[in-house]
Amino acid sequence: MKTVTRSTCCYCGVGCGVLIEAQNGRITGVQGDPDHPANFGKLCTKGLSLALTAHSDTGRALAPEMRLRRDEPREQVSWPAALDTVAARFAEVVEQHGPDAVAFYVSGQLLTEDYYVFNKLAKGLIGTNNIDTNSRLCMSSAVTAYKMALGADGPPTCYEDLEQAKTVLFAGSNMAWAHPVLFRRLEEAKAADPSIRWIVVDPRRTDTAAMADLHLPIQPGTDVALFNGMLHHLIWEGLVDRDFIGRHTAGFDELKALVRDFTPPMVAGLCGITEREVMQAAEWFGASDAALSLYCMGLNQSSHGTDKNLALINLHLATAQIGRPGAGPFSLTGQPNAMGGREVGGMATMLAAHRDIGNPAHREEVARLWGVSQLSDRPGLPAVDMFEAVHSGKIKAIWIACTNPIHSMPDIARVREALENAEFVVVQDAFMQTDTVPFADVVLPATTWGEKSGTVTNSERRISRVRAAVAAPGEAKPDWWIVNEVARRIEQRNQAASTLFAFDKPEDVFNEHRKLTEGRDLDIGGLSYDTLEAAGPQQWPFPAQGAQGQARRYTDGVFATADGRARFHATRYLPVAEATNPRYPFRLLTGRLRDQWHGMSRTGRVGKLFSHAPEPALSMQRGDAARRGFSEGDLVRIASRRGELVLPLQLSDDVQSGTVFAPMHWNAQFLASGGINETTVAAVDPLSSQPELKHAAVRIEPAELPWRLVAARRGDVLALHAAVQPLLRDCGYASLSIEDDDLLVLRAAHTAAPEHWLARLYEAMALRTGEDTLEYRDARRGLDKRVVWRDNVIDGFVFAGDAANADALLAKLREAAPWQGPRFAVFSTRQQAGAVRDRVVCNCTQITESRIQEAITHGATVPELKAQLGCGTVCGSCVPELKRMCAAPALAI
Ligand SMILES: Nc1nc2c(c(=O)[nH]1)N[C@H]1C(S)=C(S)[C@@H](COP(=O)(O)OP(=O)(O)OC[C@H]3O[C@@H](n4cnc5c(=O)[nH]c(N)nc54)[C@H](O)[C@@H]3O)O[C@H]1N2
Ligand SMILES: Nc1nc2c(c(=O)[nH]1)N[C@H]1C(S)=C(S)[C@@H](COP(=O)(O)OP(=O)(O)OC[C@H]3O[C@@H](n4cnc5c(=O)[nH]c(N)nc54)[C@H](O)[C@@H]3O)O[C@H]1N2
Ligand code: SF4
Ligand SMILES: [Mo]
Repeated sequence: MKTVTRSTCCYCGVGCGVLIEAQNGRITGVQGDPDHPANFGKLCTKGLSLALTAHSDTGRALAPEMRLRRDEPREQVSWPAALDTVAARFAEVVEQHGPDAVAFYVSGQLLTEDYYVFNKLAKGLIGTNNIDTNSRLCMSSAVTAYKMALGADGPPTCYEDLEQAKTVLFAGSNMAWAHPVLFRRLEEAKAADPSIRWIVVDPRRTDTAAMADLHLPIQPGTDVALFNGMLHHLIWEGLVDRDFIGRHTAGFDELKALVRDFTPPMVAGLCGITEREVMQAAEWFGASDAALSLYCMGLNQSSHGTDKNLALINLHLATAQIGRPGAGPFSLTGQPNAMGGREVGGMATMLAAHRDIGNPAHREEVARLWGVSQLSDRPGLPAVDMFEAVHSGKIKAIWIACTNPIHSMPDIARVREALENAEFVVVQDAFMQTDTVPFADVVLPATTWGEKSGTVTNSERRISRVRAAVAAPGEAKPDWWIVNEVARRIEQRNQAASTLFAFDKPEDVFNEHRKLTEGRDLDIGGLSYDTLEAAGPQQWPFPAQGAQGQARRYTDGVFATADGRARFHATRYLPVAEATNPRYPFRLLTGRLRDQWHGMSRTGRVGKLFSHAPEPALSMQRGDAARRGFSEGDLVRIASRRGELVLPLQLSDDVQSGTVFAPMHWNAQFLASGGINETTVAAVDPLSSQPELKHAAVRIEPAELPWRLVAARRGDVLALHAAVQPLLRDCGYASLSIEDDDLLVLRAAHTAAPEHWLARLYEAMALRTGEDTLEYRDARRGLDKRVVWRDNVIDGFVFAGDAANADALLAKLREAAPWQGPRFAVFSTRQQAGAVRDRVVCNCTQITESRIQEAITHGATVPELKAQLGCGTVCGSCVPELKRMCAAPALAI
């Protein structure tokens, strides 16, 4: 039977509505929901490929697993055994060492209901505030700044402002890749009204920046200087709104005194741009009928991320660019439910419904609503401090859910040590192939997108339903249920009647959460599952007496502070935490790629999503590379004071001299190392505790790894991946990628052949000697090659020692044509023009870079490319790149 279920995409904070098609218990397709107000039917490459991520249970966490001793492997256990153990171990630690000896590290990808139950378990039952989330790495600077400046968390803006803005300032946001469907809305608005101006502040020329009217490629970390300089110019030019400042704000004079020094020449010098650019940006912003700023990790992930946010909000307040259609500071949420997590107060510094731990009245209110005697007033530990406390032994037991800290935290060597030191580690994940799972004493298998139900809140404060389209695979259970069961067991141990966790379904949790919001700024007293069912997704606030949610906040100029006035903050400019020096001369930027999601536990299952970027790479400016004698594709070692890794080099015109960029996605599941966070720095913002994931100081040197290997195998790629992955770490460099959903490709390099390694690789790749296998060995030259056929078609190979002809053979393998002539000729397959795989630019139509380039040399424009090749006509995620390719000077051929 075929079913269609309305739900929400599980990736970014745009929160697109999806229609999930399922047949016989399997998800078979995903389409954009035409009725959802976030996307009106559109999806990006990631959303469109969601069904492909759900086609197999291989690699899923399907049953609880447990080990009694660290040196033993985990074994499958029953749910009651796993739940009893987790409850008992947590309760024992609390009994022996107090409630702050346990911690919860959860995620902005949990549903609001999941989050709520976790928060209640930690703060309501156990009595610790040690619950923090990956949102600390993501949104905490934005939250802190909103509260300091406007009095409450959450953006004042809504998606319709994207269409109404006349000046759009993108700051530290690569929206073309990270929030693609909203970017489509901006593109359309600009196409309809070319007078709309785009300013992009980003040290790199991203696809977003390439489309800007003004790109300010500032020196990393200098945003505060830029925004202060823009304000200086606005004051000088009389473009500030004195009336608004006088009536609705406080603190302007101190700020004005501070920015007096931030003259355009001074700012231009600090930021590495021209005076004219500073002034132009200020004028476009200040004189605009409606200026909207869209900002993300380039501001937040900084040791002064709160100041970066505040300095930008200062600009909005000074020019009254807030509380009107098309105007306002719009922080783009990263994860699908970072907002929901904030609403339920699921962080170390917050309480439910935007209340504060530090506020005794707030603690008392929540305690009363929950029916507990009191809440802890001891502040909980934010992410970086939490893992430090695990490292030092202060925290003995930690429960990690829906996040992969061994990949995503800064300085991961330290986090690995911390989890090794912990007495008890619980990992609750939907997938087994993550870098954190090996540290688990107990693995709790969770259901995930398509299988679970609840609600999420997107970037514009809009609450959408998430619905299950298929049954849970194996024994996986919904996150809220798992936590609820453990909580009930702890209550029983305490011989309390189970009153706190009487939830039977997600709706029960939602209803309790709603009660806690009543009378607060995010009041959803008027919202229920029934309303969401009948009227679709809704924005908060949505109080009981309101017929609908509120699109824009502060339209009356009354802010959420005690006196109703917004606050200016005198934001001093401070440099990044880790200075470059002759030993570590490069500034390392990190961020996202278009088609991958974080640690790739989901996107890394789909061949199509590797075709835009098959391998990770370090981007370096061409001149910097030439001075060091580096060429495209060279393997380089990136080292910081904390750790190192090897990546192939990519020459680029998009990064500036002295900076390099690496994607955050690859980790030990796909790489010989744990990924770029081997090198990043755990310095945090003093106000938000958000770490500076974007700005480590690094050294780049050649990686001397002469022994090379290329291997490829057709088959069940998820099973092959699981078999080959444990071998990666033995190499200086290794990377795995998937093509066409049935081909696994391994590239590796080392100083010399790792001992006994090839035998293990042959085994893992099922390249055993036999009839249909051909071998070639030359011990003197260190060559070892093996090719396997199926029905006279190459089905896999390993070329070790020198991988010179491997790409040619890989091309043959991709062709999948019957082998002509003598088989031993495979070992000397010649490299032919076009044998190296062409990058796929358009994911939907699989149109490659070379075909697009060829059409462009014949004069094709973007509309002609669309008409002739079809690229860019489905989801549109590649359109920024197509525009850019057309605008680039013709390549000399
Ligand atoms: N494809 C894809 N989309 C995603 C995600 C994903 O994994 N993949 N993740 C989601 C999540 S959780 C998040 S948080 C968002 C992140 O979305 P974004 O923040 O837009 O993405 P990033 O690439 O992390 O960083 C944005 C830009 O910040 C720039 N930057 C670095 N340093 C500075 C600086 O000092 N100042 C300024 N102004 N800019 C700087 C980088 O060059 C980069 O281009 O994306 C969401 N969407
Ligand atoms: N260097 C660098 N590091 C960064 C960043 C950066 O820009 N640069 N960005 C930071 C930011 S903004 C973020 S948000 C973090 C993201 O970092 P993480 O939170 O570590 O990212 P994910 O890989 O999305 O982790 C989600 C985990 O949840 C699992 N999962 C999926 N669905 C479910 C479910 O329904 N239930 C459960 N229990 N598990 C599920 C997935 O398999 C995966 O293991 O990374 C941060 N780290
Ligand atoms: S923009 Fe793409 S990743 Fe983000 S919610 Fe929409 S479909 Fe999902
Ligand atoms: Mo994020």
